[in-house]
This record gives sequence, C-alpha cells and structure tokens, in this order.
Amino acid sequence: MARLKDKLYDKIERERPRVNKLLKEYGDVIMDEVTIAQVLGGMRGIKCLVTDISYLDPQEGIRYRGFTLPEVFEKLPKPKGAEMPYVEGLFYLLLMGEIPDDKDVEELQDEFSKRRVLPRYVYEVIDAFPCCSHPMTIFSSAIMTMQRESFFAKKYRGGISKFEYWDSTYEDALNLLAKLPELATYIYAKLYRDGKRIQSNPDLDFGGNFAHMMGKDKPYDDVSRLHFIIHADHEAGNVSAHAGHLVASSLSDIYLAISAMINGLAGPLHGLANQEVLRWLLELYDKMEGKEPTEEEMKQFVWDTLNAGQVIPGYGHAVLRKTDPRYTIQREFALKHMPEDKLFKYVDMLYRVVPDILRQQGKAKNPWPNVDAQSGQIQWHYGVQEYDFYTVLFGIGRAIGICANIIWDRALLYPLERPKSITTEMVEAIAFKKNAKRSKKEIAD
Ligand code: HAX
Repeated sequence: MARLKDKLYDKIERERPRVNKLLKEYGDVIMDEVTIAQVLGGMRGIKCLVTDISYLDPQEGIRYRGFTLPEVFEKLPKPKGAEMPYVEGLFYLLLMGEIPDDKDVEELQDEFSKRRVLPRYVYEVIDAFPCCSHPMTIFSSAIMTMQRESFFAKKYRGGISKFEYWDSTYEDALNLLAKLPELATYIYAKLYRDGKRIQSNPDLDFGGNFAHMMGKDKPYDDVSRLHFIIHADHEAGNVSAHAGHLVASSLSDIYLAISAMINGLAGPLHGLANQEVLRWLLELYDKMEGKEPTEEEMKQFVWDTLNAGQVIPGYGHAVLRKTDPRYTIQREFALKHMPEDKLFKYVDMLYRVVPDILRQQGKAKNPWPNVDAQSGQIQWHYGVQEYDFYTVLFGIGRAIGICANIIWDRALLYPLERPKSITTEMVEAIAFKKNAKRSKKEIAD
C-alpha cells in the first residue's frame, strides 16, 4: 500500500508542526470554562478533545473532514451501478481529508482484499462461546483474540522511535478493518444460521462482500455501504470514539482499543439503541397483531413507555438539537425502497408523534430522532431480523472512523489521556466559596 502510506506520511509531516506550534507558542491560552453541572453531568460540552476526522454541529449534524453527509454521498466514488459509495473511499477520506479518485479506491479495495482472511483460531474462539452470548460480546472478544497479530505491539517490544508509531498502527488498522466483515458474518452464521458460513469473494468491495457473506441480494450491498458510512464517526466525545482513543492513548494497540470501543458501543444509551428500537417496536407490533396503530394508539404507547420510567429509544441526543441527518438519509432510502413496509409505517408515525410528546414531557433537550430510530427497520425489511446483531453492524462502521482517529493520534504524538478527578467534598468547597462570593455581591448590589 505504498501510495496511500506515502501520501499519509507527507500529510503527517505537514500536520505535526501545526500541533507543535500550538503547544509551544499558545499552550497557555484558555479554551473553555467548566461548570459544576458539566463536571457532574458527564462532561457535556467541555472542549477537551481534538480530532480532525469529523465535527458534530448541534444544528447541522456530522461533517466528515468538512463534508456534510449528503456531500459525502454525492462526492465519493461508487461501484458500477450502485446507489451508495465505496466504504473504502470513506476510509480514504477520513484518513487523508481528501476525496479519493477511482485508483485510490481500487488500491485500498485490493489492500483490504489481501488482508481479509481470518486466522483459524478466531473461528474456534467464536465456536467456543456459550449459548445466549450477546453478539457484541463475541465481536469484542474475537477482536481481542487477534491482539497477538499486532504489528505495533511487536515493533514496540523490539524498540522503535515514537515518530514511527503511526506506521505499524496503520498496518494493524488495515489488517483489522479488512477482517471485520468476515468476522461479523461468521458470528451471524454461527448464532443464527447453524454455522453455515458463506466464503468471502475477494473481487467484491467491502460493502458488497459483506452483503454476499450475509447471503443477501441487491440492494443489501447498498444498504451495507450506507450503514457503514453513516456510522463511521461522530467526533471524539461519544462513548465509543472516546473509549477507543482513551485506550489507545496508553499505547495499547488497535486490537485492544477497538475492542474497548465496541464495549462502549454495546450500551443501550449508545449503539445498542438500534437493537432497543426494534425490540420496542416489535412489542407494539405484536400488541397490534401487525395492524397499523392509529396516532392515538401510538401516542399512548409512547406515553406508557415514558410513564414506566423508560427512555424512548432512538430519540434524543447529547449534542444534536435537530433531526439527525443520519436518520434523514436512511428515511429517504426507506421512502424510496420500502414505503409500504409495515414496520416503516410505525417508524414514520413515531417521527410524527414522539417529538411533541417529549416536548410535553419537558425533560429531553433534543426531542428529535437519532440514527438508531431508523437503522434497524431497514435491516428488518431485508430479512436481518435478529435485532441483537444490529449493534455489530454499527460497530463495523464505527471501527472505520476510530481506526482513522487512532492512526492520527499516533501520528501527532498525542499523549496518554489523564484528566483530573476531585472528591465531592472538594466540589462542595468550590461551590460554596463561589456562592459566598455571589451572595456578597448580591448584598452589595
Ligand atoms: N426518552 C425519554 N427521556 C429522555 C430521552 C428519550 N429519548 N432523551 C433524553 N431524555 C431524558 C433523559 O433521560 C434525562 O432525564 P433525567 O433528567 O430524568 O435524567 C433528561 O431527558 C435530559 O437528558 P438530555 O440532556 O436531553 O440527554 P442526555 O445528553 O443526558 O442523553 C441520550 C442523551 C442519547 C442518552 C438520551 O437522549 C437517551 O437516553 N436517548 C434514548 C436512547 C438512545 O436513543 N440512544 C442513542 C443515542 C445516539 C447514539 O449514541 N447512538 O449510538
């Protein structure tokens, strides 16, 4: 992969002085103020992470390397006859910050193809899992099992300069990403298809090969490309991205970091929400015996969930304050390909009723749908109905973005992450001291 790696090296050489200058000449500049509510509230909104791979605007949604999602879908090269672009092209964009040409994508496709074969022991590890293990647990563990292949770990043990860390990290990232479709589809085959796996086809692209190994016809190849691309990154502070970055910052290799990233994604407030949406929708579907509910019935179902002290899965967001563009893109796909699908009609009706209800309830800062409100229904439509598997699909996409992030973390020599914690007593001391000042000022006023 000389061409991409050479280009990446040139870019790294150009980027390093920017970070050095900021550190050396502007290191004392204050960037943010932090309130007690932010510290006790999951660090919401504190500006303390840096990534150039993506940026999330609360109103507009995600941009990958400065491109909105509609721009990404319009500009990236597509396989012949396909509606959706190459996943390989997206990886190139995230890594390099430029739209690749056909040759760039072809080279990357070739590179993934050469690295795609899973070591034998990975199948054995998956086979050995006890029944009822969640697919995300198997996915994470299988990635961990391959840690012994880490090129970075071997190089580090042999002794290398920190300026070379990115190189073996890059090799690990490509080796791991290339294997994820085969790994995930084997987990699917093992759990839901009596272990009958379909051999990969080295001539197909990342998304096409995934669809092939899932045993799905067109347009599931486009569904896969769409799914992996929209899930790739959501700036640095979400749980999965942050977990990946945090673990990698101790110079743990890609296998350890991506496994940690997958573990963070497996929580119901994050990636597992796509599974929860389907589970919740099917509860109503069963109750209605497949009939379309009236808006009143749907509203009641939503209120019942809220009144039971549960969240509405697929709605709300820690940063976004508008409908997630990842939801909109999938909705447009569904409107084009499956407007009459019964479950799509449920999803569509939820879009009409949930935001008003959440506003009436008055708790959620963002009443609009996020990516997970729509993704599972599309999978369901194409026959992937084992909804416990949906977060694995999310994980494949997210690994693409996090690998690009970790390569750049190493390239720019970002250090071990180590924020400071204090005790509740110390927080109280800060709070009461500030309040004492405020009271004095209020009296003076
Ligand atoms: N349903 C019911 N209540 C909700 C809600 C929802 N969808 N979204 C937020 N709230 C509630 C919160 O639980 C919180 O209640 P308390 O004050 O009682 O604790 C209150 O509204 C304020 O929360 P917020 O500030 O608006 O939201 P947070 O930043 O704390 O949390 C979440 C963001 C995504 C976790 C939240 O909106 C949620 O739980 N949504 C449902 C689960 C979901 O869809 N998760 C996936 C999010 C996208 C993603 O990461 N995908 O991977």
